[in-house]
Amino acid sequence: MVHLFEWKWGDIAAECERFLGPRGFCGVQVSPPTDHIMSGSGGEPMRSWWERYQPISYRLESRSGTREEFIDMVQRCNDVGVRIYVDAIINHMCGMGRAGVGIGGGEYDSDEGYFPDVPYDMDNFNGCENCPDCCCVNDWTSHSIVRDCRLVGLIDLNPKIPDTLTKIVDYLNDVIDIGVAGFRVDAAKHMWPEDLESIQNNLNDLNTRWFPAGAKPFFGLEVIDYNQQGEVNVHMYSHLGLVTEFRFCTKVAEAVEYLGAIEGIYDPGWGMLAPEEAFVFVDNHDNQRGHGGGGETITHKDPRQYKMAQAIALGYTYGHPRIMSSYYFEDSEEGPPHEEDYTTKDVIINEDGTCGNGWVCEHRWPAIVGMAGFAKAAKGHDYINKLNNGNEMAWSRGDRAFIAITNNGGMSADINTGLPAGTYCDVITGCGTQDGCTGKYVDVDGSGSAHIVIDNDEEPMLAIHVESLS
Ligand code: ARE
Ligand code: CA
Repeated sequence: MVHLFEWKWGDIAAECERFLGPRGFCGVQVSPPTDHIMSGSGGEPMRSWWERYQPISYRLESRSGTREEFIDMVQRCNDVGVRIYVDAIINHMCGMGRAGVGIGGGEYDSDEGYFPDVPYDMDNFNGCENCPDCCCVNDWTSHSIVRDCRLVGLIDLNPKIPDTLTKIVDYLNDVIDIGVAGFRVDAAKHMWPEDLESIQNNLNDLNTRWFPAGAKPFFGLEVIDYNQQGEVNVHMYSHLGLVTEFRFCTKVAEAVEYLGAIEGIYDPGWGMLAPEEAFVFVDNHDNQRGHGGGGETITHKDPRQYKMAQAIALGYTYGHPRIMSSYYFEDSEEGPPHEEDYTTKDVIINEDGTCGNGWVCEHRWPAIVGMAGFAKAAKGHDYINKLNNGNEMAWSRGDRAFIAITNNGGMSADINTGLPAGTYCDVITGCGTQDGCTGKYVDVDGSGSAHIVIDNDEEPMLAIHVESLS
């Protein structure tokens, strides 16, 4: 899936039809769709991206568009086989000390617990009795403080209150009925696993217009875990869905520097999730801008490293990958590209397929789209090492796909690809266009061998798979 961070619903619908569906993308994670605060008071940044992580009701009116536009997007994307995943903010509402009217017109006053559009009142939230003086999360080894107090001052919902549970479930069922396929649960670490389970137990099946009868929503739970002794960890959530594995961001960054480390990406000794439990990404909307803690993260700002990292994320066998799609920013707080009145700018598609108006569109970078196709063709097929010289690696995925990658400035070698004989198109240089193979051809002989040449150090990979037979 691709995270179209801060995109408007109309742009996402168009992208599903003109690009994501035809190129075999399975899904889109969209920004939080509910009514939210507008940041900019008391010297804080004007209209930051993070305002959408402060919902004030479950009305589907947001910076990305209206309820009608949301419904239209879900329908159009589903119709071309691209599923929509909602970023669900159900741990909290907005920050304390905030009052006014949200972008969608809902009134709110957090100090009074006043959210009349839901409606919620103070009784729907956790109090401060069992919290530190700040009522905030300041002790990460206390699991009850982490779950029941206010993450960065955000008023904390208590789903153990039946009415709160009902309101959360009603919101999620509303978007399920519209046709979404599932959720990225924000701040899942700050919710008790049993509360998430109660929520899940009350959810509707997916809409049978697009999904088989009895299909259940997908869950990707956001839990940041760097194996700190005594803290909440990812394994506490793995029975509820996929769980984010932030250590993958570090591991993939290490592997870009020293390719031999690819085989050590899954590091159970570091407490990492088993491959099939992990929701992985090279970077996300937080760590690409220094939010959310953690170490070195590779982003679009380093294109060579980023393309290598995505090739590893999509080519290796650890976890279910999500691709980040960003907008350019200087300041880590700044919101999406906008007009003078702060409405979000349209995504423009240039002649050459790149994006304009301030959108990066990593998911359209030819090497990355090519690797998305690779991931799809290779899914479920085993990793088989074909070459490991530390700074040169090659592997196949069963007899479906083959990739070589080098940090030596280039490569020219005969390698057994493990693929059936044929002429393939290298998806790094070539298959990113609708005109077929515009890049390198690779001839695989009857024994599976091919002469592999990598001659562009900015994209030091070559990848072929059974669906890239030319
Ligand atoms: C904003 C302001 C704050 C203000 C607050 C309330 O920045 O100064 O107090 O509003 O008025 C995002 C931004 C926040 C923003 C918030 C609400 O990042 O800056 O606050 O939106 O607008 C922890 C959580 C993890 C969380 C990260 C950011 O465990 O769940 O912090 N990630 C998600 C989203 C964020 C979002 C939120 C949650 C809130 O992805 O985009 O915040 O909805 C260690 C720990 C981690 C911890 C990390 C950082 O690594 O192990 O658990 O992550 O440190 O503290
Ligand atoms: Ca909580």
